[in-house]
This record gives sequence, C-alpha cells and structure tokens, in this order.
Amino acid sequence: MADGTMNVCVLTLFPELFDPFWDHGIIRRAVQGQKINPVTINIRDHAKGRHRVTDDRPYGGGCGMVMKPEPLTVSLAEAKKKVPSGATMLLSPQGKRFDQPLAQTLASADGLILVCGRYEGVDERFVDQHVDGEISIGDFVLTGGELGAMVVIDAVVRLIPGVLGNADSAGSDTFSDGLLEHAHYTRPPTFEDDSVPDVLLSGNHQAIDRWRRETALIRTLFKRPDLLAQRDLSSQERETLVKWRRDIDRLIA
Ligand code: 9D3
Repeated sequence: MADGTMNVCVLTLFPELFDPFWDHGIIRRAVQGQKINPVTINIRDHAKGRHRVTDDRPYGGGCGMVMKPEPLTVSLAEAKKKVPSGATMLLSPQGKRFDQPLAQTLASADGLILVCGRYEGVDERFVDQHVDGEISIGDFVLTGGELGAMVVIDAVVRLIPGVLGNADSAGSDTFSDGLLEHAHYTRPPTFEDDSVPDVLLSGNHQAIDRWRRETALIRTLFKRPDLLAQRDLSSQERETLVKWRRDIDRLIA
C-alpha cells in the first residue's frame, strides 16, 4: 500500500456481524487513524424482486442452496465504485490456505474486496468471471465466509505500517521468522508457587536474549516440529539443538 488508506470492502448477507469487528481494539484504532476504510455491502440490498432472493436450488439437484450470481455481481460493481483498486477474493473452503505470506501480499495492496459465501456455495459463473482468488482459513467446515473474512482482515490490518504501536512488532512475530515465540512473563515474580525464570530478572540483556532464542527454538521443536523442518537453521540454532541432544543422550544413557 502506498502509505494511504487501505479500502477494505466486504460483500456479505450478514453485514451486522462486522459492526462489532470494526468497532474494537486494533481494528477500531486502524479505522479511526484512517489506516483502513471499511465498507460493508449487504448482498441482499442488490437482489431483485419484492422478496430480494439471494439463493436458489442447484441445477442438477442435490441438497442445499446456491448463491445466485446476479446479486453478487451487482454488489461487486457497487464495491468497485468504492474500492477501485485491489483484488476480489472469495472466502471458500476450496481456496488457497491462508497464511502469513498471503497476509503480507494482501497488506501491500491499496484495496481488498472480500466476498463471503453462505449456503453450499456461489454460482460458479460469478467465480469464473469476477473472482481473482479464493482463500480458505483452514481444513474445517464453517457455515459461511464471514469469520474467514474477519480472520483475513485481522491478519492483514496489523501488517499495515503504523497500525501496531511498535514499528517492528509485526516483524518479530511467530511465523514471520518461522519460529514460535519465547515464553512471556509479567509480575508478580512468584505466582501459585511458580517463579519467573531467574535470567529474566537478572538484568543481563545478553543472557536474556540468548535464553529467549534458545527457548523459542526448543518450544518450536516440541510444539511445532513441522515449522523447524521447513527452516534453514542458523549455526547458533544448530549448536543449541546439539547441546539439547547431548543432554537427552545423557538422560537416556
Ligand atoms: C457439503 C460440502 N461442503 C464442503 C466442505 C460445502 C460447504 C461447506 C461450508 C460449502 C460452504 C461452506 C461455508 N464455508 C465457507 O464459506 C468458508 C470456509 C470454510 O468452511 N472453511 C475454511 N475456510 C473457509 S473460508 C469460507
């Protein structure tokens, strides 16, 4: 994003779901600070007829309903008037799995249009003609795309420069460097007979830094070995793992 306001437009049958989302925490601050300009479009407002029907029975039969292409297309045209630049992404169980690199890519655009499906899915002609990409937030079944859109917006907005207080807090995130973070502690120094590790109270910043890097590595090994397998280890990280291997070897000897 060219350091302006990112237009974020959501097409949904349940726009009310987004009201509390725009209105709390870091997202609210980003709206107030004009880092993002949220627009929610109710697809039903662009459906025709007295009943404003947005779904219909699937050709070929089967259970469930399909979102009609016309209300989606009219809604999208409306969205593009407000958000002229930026990709149109459909939240869908068939999409590319959302991850931090995709969040980074989306965060660098000036605009983003997110289409939330409901029912069994949307008419394929709308997808073919108007959707630039499909995003899934994971391998589980939701009732619609709205929570997926909020997940995507939440992850993207915090990457926009100036949204987080500390300029580089987004840079040291878990996943942005491929390791889990070290443990965090705050006062009191002893809680339910459990003490904060001495090194963190030592004032020795070099020792604290080393402890944090080592424990981050070891907790990643225990909790998310899949992340370590993908990572190019630094020589210091190799050393830490070798040290732990020696400790484990001694324990089982
Ligand atoms: C009965 C077959 N279902 C496919 C697994 C159909 C279906 C289930 C759920 C069709 C749509 C939905 C609604 N889900 C979403 O819109 C959705 C979603 C999800 O279900 N999982 C993970 N990410 C996403 S993003 C949007």
